Amino acid sequence: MNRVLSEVDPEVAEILDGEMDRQQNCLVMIPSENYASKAVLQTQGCIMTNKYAEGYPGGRFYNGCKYMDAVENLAIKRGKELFGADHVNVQPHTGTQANMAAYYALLEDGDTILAMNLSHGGHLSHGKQLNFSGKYYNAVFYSVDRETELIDLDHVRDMAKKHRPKLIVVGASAYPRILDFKDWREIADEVGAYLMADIAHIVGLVIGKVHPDPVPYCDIVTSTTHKTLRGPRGAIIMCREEYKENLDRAVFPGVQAGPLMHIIAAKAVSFKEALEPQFREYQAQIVVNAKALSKSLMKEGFRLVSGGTDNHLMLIDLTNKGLTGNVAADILEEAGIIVNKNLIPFDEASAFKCSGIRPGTPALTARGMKEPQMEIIGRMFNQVLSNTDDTHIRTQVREEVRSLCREFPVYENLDQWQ
Ligand code: DSN
Repeated sequence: MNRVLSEVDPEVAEILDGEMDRQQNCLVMIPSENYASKAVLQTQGCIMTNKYAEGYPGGRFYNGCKYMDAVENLAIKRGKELFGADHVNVQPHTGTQANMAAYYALLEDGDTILAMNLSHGGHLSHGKQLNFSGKYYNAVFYSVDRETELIDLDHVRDMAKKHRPKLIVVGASAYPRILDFKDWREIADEVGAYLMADIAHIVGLVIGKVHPDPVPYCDIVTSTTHKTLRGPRGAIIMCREEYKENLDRAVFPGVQAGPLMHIIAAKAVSFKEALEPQFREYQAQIVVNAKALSKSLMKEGFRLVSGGTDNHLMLIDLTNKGLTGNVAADILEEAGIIVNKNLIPFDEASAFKCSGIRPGTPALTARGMKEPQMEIIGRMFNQVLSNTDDTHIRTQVREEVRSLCREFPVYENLDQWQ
């Protein structure tokens, strides 16, 4: 019964060892990825996975929920403190399910939503045709400006006046600049729309006060918990008191049944960690590192969309290097640098062979890297991507990456932020 994984299932144990080696010995630069703390990992693997607890604390559809109520109430209490929100629902399994519940709480089928174009940095669940959000709602999209590559609020306002959406969604998965939610509230008020922020990417920056806070201005705020927040894989929703009941009903029984109680327990742990002063320092360093990396990349001749970054990520336009995003990401992976391909605004290529890559600094920062390492990493990008025919250079950079990673061991260095 109590045999360890390597005895019960050596095949899976071996795969996990391989993945640990990859996470330790590669530069993890996908901006939506991070390293959860040991305490979060421990809680994610805990006995609360054994329990059904449909419903909410004090109103469950199963008996034996005393400790489920205790942990969910704690997560809610800490979440409210962390975000200064009237209400927090900690049950959504994923960011897309959180968004689904938010729409379900505020909208009827066929209502119009105004959100950011996916190819300009938005998200599938913000109305993309292939996603539920594009099937059940009439989604219209704002774009970034072709010259500045920034969101132009006059354009958003014009779109809002033209389409009279019931909901405006602000939030992105590939936008390197600040979103000032106060301005968005004004636009929403001008057309009588609800305002929802999806802060999945920037949630940690918001908590760390290095990005404007959406909570005072939005009716509903959704987020994942595993990106800059460094919690377990999952999501949360914050809302004003007046939407609390609708929202809770939208999550359960609206779009989910049994909550993942072990994940909710791990969310509680991550909220406690995020309430510590070190978490603010960590978030500030993510932004400092992103700016340092941008500077280094631009010095090496890379063109960054919008000319840089204000947050945790940047979009590199590879057109001047004669490369597509998929090829560049694969070649970087051979050198131990993990990024994802990404569309850039007004991309003429497809999502699979797009023109950009989207590096970010949350995971590098979590393992303790700072500006000098960002400078080195910018140079590595250039060595690899300016010499794509030279496999010898990739092998050489792979060795340099390994030695840099040895200097910053993941699960030793995470302790500094707790
Ligand atoms: N997976 C998220 C990201 O990488 O931005 C989007 O769903």
